[in-house]
Amino acid sequence: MAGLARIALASSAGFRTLKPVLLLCLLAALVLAEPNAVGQSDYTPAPENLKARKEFQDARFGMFIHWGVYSVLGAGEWVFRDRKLTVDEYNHLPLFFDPEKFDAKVWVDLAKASGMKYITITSRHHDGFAMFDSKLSDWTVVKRTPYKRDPLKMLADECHRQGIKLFFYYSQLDWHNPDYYPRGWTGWDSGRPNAGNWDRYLDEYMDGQLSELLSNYGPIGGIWFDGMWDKPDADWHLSKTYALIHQLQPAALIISNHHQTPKPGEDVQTFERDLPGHNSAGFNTQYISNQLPLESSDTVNESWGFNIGDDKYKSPEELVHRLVRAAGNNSNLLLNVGPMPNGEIQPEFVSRLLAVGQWLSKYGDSIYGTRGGPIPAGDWGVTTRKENKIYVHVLDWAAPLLALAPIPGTITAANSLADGSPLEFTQNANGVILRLPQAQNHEADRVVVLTWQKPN
Ligand code: H79
Repeated sequence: MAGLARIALASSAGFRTLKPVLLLCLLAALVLAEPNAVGQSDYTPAPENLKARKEFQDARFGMFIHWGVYSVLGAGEWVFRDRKLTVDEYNHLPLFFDPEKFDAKVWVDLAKASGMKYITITSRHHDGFAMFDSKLSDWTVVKRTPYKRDPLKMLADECHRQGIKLFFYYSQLDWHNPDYYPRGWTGWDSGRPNAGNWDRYLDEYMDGQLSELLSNYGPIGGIWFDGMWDKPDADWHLSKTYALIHQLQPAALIISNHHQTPKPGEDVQTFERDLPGHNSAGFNTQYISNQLPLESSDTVNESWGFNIGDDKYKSPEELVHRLVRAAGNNSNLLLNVGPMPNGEIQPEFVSRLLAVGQWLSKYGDSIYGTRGGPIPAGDWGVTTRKENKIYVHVLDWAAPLLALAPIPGTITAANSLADGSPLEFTQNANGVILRLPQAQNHEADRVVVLTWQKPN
């Protein structure tokens, strides 16, 4: 199976373009689906964890950061595998990582100005390289780079100063450590020995690094796991790892991008490049938890790690739409930037994020602290709700009247969020008809606030 995947995946074009692979994955997902894995039955979240979940949902918008020694090559975070580099070859990369322009304050300021309420950064990606001061190996930013410092410590300190939550992305998949053995779908070209100690990898190395992340950086938002999909049928000792995390920091949320139904101990369900349940990416699950907070991750261009040739930037309007559609689907949006090797975030990202922040400074009431609204989403747009308000987000509708599905209870007023002006509406058993305000030039979203008297 792994050999087959190796052939199927041996393109440097990246996964997006590999339709047969996605088909394979879909089949694999069907075979591996665990119908009983939806429950949280073995796990009772601590009260502080439940509080953190609610705060997470209220935040609605976070900044994803992919940054590592791969950034040096400007070819994305999969360059190790895409170029079929060996461990010996890849070992040269840290020698060029010296981000003289890195300033944690600039990043946190940008997140804040963009309306983002939390940050999730790669503490290590699939190359296994620790971007923090780990004592578990010498494959770390402190020991192998001329920079010699711990950027995650600086970022954590700055996040604490500015009161923004920091989450650590952690790849369970490792293309560098020989103990990641037996291998899974990926990591076959790195020239490692065909032997390794899987239990040692999990129990000593991975859990050891996670203990460091949960002990040395103050209170953190949580751990965002990725890469379990590489060996979906392996024993990952999850209950041990999850118990360790919850014991060290009960409020820390465990989020896993394994593309499966949530497992006991997980606190958030995340969807990569997708709205919950949509599975347009081809490898996500269609199951949507009705208990856990939801999150959708996405990119500003089409890459996670810095990719110098990727100019497929989404427009600010498109980014606002993704945020709004996520919120309408009761989900957060975790929007990615891949900083350059010098530590700067490229201006194409900065300008677009600031534009989203501008939009949020005006329309944020319809996003922050909301949950998915009572009216089914459609091509026209979505709804969100908060207390006695329903926010109707009109994203794509040219006609002056918009007919919405029936809403239980009574709508007592309709106002434009932009200027508060009252709007005409009628409500009957067939639904609600709204007379929309005229669309302004380049207006990403016309937001109508319905005042809602719910039925008792
Ligand atoms: O960190 C970013 C990416 O590097 C990482 N996740 C985001 C957040 C990522 N790695 N791979 N992918 C995303 C695409 C996943 C492809 C897969 Fe498959 C298709 C995984 C599961 C289905 C290959 C085939 C691996 C398993 C089956």
